[in-house]
Amino acid sequence: MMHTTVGIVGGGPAGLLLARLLHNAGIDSVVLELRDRAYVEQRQRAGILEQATVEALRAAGAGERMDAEGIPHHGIELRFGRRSHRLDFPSLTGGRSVMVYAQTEVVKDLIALQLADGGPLLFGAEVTSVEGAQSDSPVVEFVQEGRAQTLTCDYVVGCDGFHGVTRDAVPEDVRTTYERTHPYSWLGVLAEAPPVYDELVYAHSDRGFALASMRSPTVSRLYLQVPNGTDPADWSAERIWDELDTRLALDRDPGWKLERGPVTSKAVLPMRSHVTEPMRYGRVFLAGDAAHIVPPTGAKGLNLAAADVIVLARALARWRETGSAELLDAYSDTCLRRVWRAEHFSSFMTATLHTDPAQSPFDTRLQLSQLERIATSPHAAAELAENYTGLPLPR
Ligand code: RFL
Ligand code: PHB
Repeated sequence: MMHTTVGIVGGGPAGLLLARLLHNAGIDSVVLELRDRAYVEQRQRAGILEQATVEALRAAGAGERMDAEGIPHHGIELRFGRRSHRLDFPSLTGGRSVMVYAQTEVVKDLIALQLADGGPLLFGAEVTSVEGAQSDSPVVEFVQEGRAQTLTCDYVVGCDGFHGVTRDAVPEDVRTTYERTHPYSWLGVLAEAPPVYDELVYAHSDRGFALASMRSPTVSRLYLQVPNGTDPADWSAERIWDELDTRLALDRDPGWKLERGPVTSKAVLPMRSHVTEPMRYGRVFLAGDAAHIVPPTGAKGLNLAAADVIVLARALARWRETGSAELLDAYSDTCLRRVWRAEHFSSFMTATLHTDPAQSPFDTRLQLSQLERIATSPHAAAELAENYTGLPLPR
């Protein structure tokens, strides 16, 4: 039987960042992670960090490599109707930008920090239940190397993602789930090829959505809208490159083709919108994907996870310093305001840029009119840019 102040279920970006922010506030925690270190460090996911996420990583002591190797991006390109339009973030938002630095690298940096000062981080530790949310000392049961163990805590935070178990600590009659599935998926591709362009390209085309992102000056991260249930084996490298050439084509440069290179990984990613309310029940809190999922078109998932744990770390620090639970009591409402804004923005980006299989030519005209509006109105462009670069965190 072990005891800690804050038991953290899940060592993804939310759990790891929370552990570091608590460490800095002098609050001890234990992180329990189901998978092994190599798996967690290699899981391909997000690529875009908002300024608040960047600042939190610096505050957590995980800024050094990010500042050296991350690439600040001051805009994105929208392509539709075979034309391109750049959105300049600083001029539209009063100076804000984003940072391209892969989630894999964020996770590596946070794990290295956590292990360097002996912060408890257990890999291969499968949490099987969280009990006693309404008691003074909730209990986390987990199994590591076949051995059942118990961790008692002052507080438990479920950072165990969409498929985690902590959400079940909130009784069904207390929680409300809001959900939407989307009628398409993404084929996510990693390729040894230089980025298509020096900023991200979000493309609407009559064959569906495409996104050209990057991981480094020599590695591209590319996404294609595909039907739900697609088998990645049906997408040869040649088919992927041909389809990207078609969806990213521009009238002003008819001979343009992407520079091709070996495809090193490909996977089909379903899209989901999901919110669980409330994000707190007694002494159990939910953070990140454990409480909410957004479709990746707005690049919000990792940033929302970071925002939750920033708010929670402040609230726990206040409780530790003053004994006041006021900020802890406000946690769920504070986070959900940002969560719903991000749900709206992510749904908007998704619906505007993708082709729904059931979509009529009328719907397509509406999408193109909306995109035209963003390309020609600074007000419409600013609305997108403010959401994309991230709204300020609550004080
Ligand atoms: P994670 O990353 O899912 O981590 C949860 C961790 O909990 C562990 N776990 C358990 N541990 C112990 N016991 C159990 N019973 C457990 N069950 C689960 C898991 O092994 C895992 O390590 O959740 P977290 O920390 O909340 O972080 C959320 C982000 O990972 C996620 O929102 C983003 O990746 C979403 N996302 C993006 N977000 C952005 O901000 N910008 C982007 O550009 C972006 N692109 C993306 C994305 C997600 C994608 N996919 C794969 C859905 C692109 C893609 C393709
Ligand atoms: C990524 O680089 O993986 C990425 C970038 C932007 C998105 C989604 C994913 O909207």
